[in-house]
Amino acid sequence: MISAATHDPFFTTVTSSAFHRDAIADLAAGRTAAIRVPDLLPAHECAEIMRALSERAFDTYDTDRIQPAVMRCGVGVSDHRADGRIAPSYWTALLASRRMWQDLDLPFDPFERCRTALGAHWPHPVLVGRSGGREMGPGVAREPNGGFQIHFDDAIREFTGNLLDANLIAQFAFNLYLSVPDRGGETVIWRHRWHPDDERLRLPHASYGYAESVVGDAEALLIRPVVGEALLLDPRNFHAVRPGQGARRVALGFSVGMADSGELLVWG
Ligand SMILES: O=C(O)CCC(=O)C(=O)O
Ligand SMILES: [Fe+2]
Repeated sequence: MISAATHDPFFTTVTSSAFHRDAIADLAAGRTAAIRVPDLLPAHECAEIMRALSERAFDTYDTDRIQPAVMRCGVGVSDHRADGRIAPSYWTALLASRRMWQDLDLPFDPFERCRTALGAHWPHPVLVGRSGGREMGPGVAREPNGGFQIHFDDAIREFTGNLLDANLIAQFAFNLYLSVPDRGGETVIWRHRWHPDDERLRLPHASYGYAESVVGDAEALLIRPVVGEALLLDPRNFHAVRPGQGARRVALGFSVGMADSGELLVWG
């Protein structure tokens, strides 16, 4: 008998002081669902980034596709996809995005910090991915105060052919929480991966999200974000962000692909 009470010992969260090689390999292999690294960035640096960002107007993601609205600072390729490829508008938006991050005048590059931490114990380089020879964006700051609908992320299904100039054998989603709500705002991950029948439960208007019933009574992990903490998850498992109340919910986020060379290639 399968029921929600049945626990899969491979559906767990590992909390660690760093991104250890074994933990990254386990996540890629499907032996765990997520890695949490508390205090990846000290609280004062998170506050410094938040201060710099607070003077910027966040854009909203394409509101046809993303409801409730999610604010973001920087460019994400999900808003620049046309017929399974990167739309030319991505590259122009990326120029503006790079300029915006530079203009924040931070004494450190937050995305580079995240990549360095990700690669601290990994035996291969962690690099920003390339597509058609061009360097992709390093990530975005996202503000889903109203939450994210249940969805999955998988470049292999979202793009035709290879998104990056590499063969990816695994994909992760990286989040570093800069500000968290007083209540709510949890990340929920379900032990359910996309099945063709799930398309019947896709929300209308080409939304990225699915009805909650898509995950049935699958086992779930509930993760309360903490300022300074990094979360690396397997985004093929359906996941959502619950609406938050009180303070803003802002995270640095990017996708990470593991290439057949062993390199970890990121993109935003
Ligand atoms: O903000 C989060 O905790 C998760 C956001 C998300 O959907 C992702 O990283 O793929
Ligand atoms: Fe996601």
